[in-house]
Amino acid sequence: MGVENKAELMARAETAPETLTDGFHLLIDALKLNGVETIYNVPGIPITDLGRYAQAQGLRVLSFRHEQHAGYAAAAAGFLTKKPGVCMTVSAPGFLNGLTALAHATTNCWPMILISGSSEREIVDLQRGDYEEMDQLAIARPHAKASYRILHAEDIGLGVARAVRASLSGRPGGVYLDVPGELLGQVMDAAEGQKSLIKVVEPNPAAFPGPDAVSRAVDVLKSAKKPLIIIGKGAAYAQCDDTVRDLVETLGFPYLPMSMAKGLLPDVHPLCASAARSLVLKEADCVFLIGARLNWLLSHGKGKAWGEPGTKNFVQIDIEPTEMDSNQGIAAPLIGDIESCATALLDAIGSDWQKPDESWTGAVREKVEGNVARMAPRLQNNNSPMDYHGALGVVKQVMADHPDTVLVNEGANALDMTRSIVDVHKPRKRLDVGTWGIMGVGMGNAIAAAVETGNQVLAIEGDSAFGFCGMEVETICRYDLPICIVIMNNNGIYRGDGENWSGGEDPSTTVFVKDARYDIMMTAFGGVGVHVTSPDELKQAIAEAFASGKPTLINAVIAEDAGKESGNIGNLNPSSVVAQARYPQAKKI
Ligand code: ADP
Ligand code: TZD
Ligand code: MG
Repeated sequence: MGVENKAELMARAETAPETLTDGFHLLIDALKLNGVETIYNVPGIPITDLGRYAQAQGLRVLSFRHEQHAGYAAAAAGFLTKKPGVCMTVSAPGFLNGLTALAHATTNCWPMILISGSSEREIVDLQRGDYEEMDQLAIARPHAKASYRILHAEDIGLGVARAVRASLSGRPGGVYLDVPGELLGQVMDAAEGQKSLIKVVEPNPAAFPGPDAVSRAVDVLKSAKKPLIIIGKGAAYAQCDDTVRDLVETLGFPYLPMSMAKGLLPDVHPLCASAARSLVLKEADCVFLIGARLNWLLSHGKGKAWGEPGTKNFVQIDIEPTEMDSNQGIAAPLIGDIESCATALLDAIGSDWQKPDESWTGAVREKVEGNVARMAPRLQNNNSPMDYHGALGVVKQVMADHPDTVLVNEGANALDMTRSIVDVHKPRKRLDVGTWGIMGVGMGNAIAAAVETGNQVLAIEGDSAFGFCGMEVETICRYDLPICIVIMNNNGIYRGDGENWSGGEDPSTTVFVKDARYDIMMTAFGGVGVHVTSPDELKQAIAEAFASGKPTLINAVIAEDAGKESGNIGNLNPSSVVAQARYPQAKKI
């Protein structure tokens, strides 16, 4: 911007300010133009006013107590809405707090934009020591799908368009947008500014698989005797629920939903093989992955759980070409978006499709029914203190009675037991720890779910998991959100009965204050706090929370010894024969 131009603009600011705009308003206008309605934020220099002005301009701006949780909420919003969730933070420490969430969004393939205020380039680049100085763009790059910095007000439209398209196109991910404080105060002609904005057209266009890829996939699927479908959260994200259901039912294959794909088809669907997971993984001769990666969550498609090596053909639908063959050779890759690929398959298989033989589907069904029946009585117990089964039997019934509830879930045992016991009946009604198995996403997930869907939220939290994000109960109370949090309180990480093996006075590394009253935290902010020790009391407390819609925290006392080390993934802990010999106390739990 030339000096003359600047002087002229300053003069106009005196006489006709309405003919001008600034960086603040261009950024807000650009976000609104691209459909952003909500910003998850923590205020401070240099973005305090940006949040205020955004609120004044009709955006919903929710302030959190810590950027990490604002970021997790934005990431979850991206998953739920198929639009980028936006998080806004201050520079350096605020940016770093938000960055974990941006990396989480990228890892989970969800669209998110982290907008962070930053210090001026002249100071940062010469390392002159500014207030909260940091080269944020460089630090964001490895954790984001794309990272951009905007230096001039006239480029704000471009920067936001780049961020929106990058977050949504192809495999979605997190985008970092660096906004130096000085940018926000830059002034330009309002009409020029308006012209500089870009509304992104079709950021995630349909991507069709080629006809050869489709017929190859049909051939592989047709030749299968014991086929299995694995549906991942990419399919839930894709929001083509009817097409996926149509494909599964037309093929007639048993299917396994990954954690956040639960409910895409109801977990009680006759083809759902969750309760026969070991059987189907081991026996299947063809595995058809729909929006699911063969990563650690599926033990990379190999090992004992997967039966004899080399006995399975893989078919995979994914938008990201490089996902193919990342762990196992994919016999029939279908590269494209799930809706287009599933539709192409349905067209190609036609109406004379032969469903798999009853000897396979019947055996799977029998196993499912046997396992469900065996589990049922354990879910009916009314023990006090509770075990996971008794408490989650109640939650299972609540989700059946209120299928629109969004179930948020984190912890170790609290996570694994809920995932396996509690059915989800509708798409995108389960938000959890995602690809990383990250603790602390619970309150961000819960807030995003309440804000983006307007539905009742039920958050089943391990006491440790909750501790990572517990202060956000104030945020929940402040916005009066219909969130019912149940703390599965077993006094610690995995279990509450750990001991200090030195015999010293410090508690074990995995235990917390005994009999902590998390419910009292909630009442401190005007929410409802309830302390329960039996499944009957838990049932009553959840019913009251749902009836009132009030922010509620239920401290559910779980027996200290009810859990297992690391829940279902204890096998991932490193071990050594030396350590086992040195610590005889390390009994297997
Ligand atoms: P899960 O953890 O449930 O197994 P992942 O996160 O590992 O699921 O896998 C999701 C996959 O879905 C990613 O590989 C991603 O590229 C893919 N994906 C996301 N959206 C789409 C879409 N619209 N069409 C096709 N694939 C998609
Ligand atoms: N830090 C982060 C960010 N993510 C993690 N996954 C962990 C630490 C390690 N971790 C787990 O993997 S589960 C867990 C931790 C600390 C807590 C388990 O205890 P809980 O659940 O109280 O939440 P249960 O029901 O007692 O098992
Ligand atoms: Mg615990």
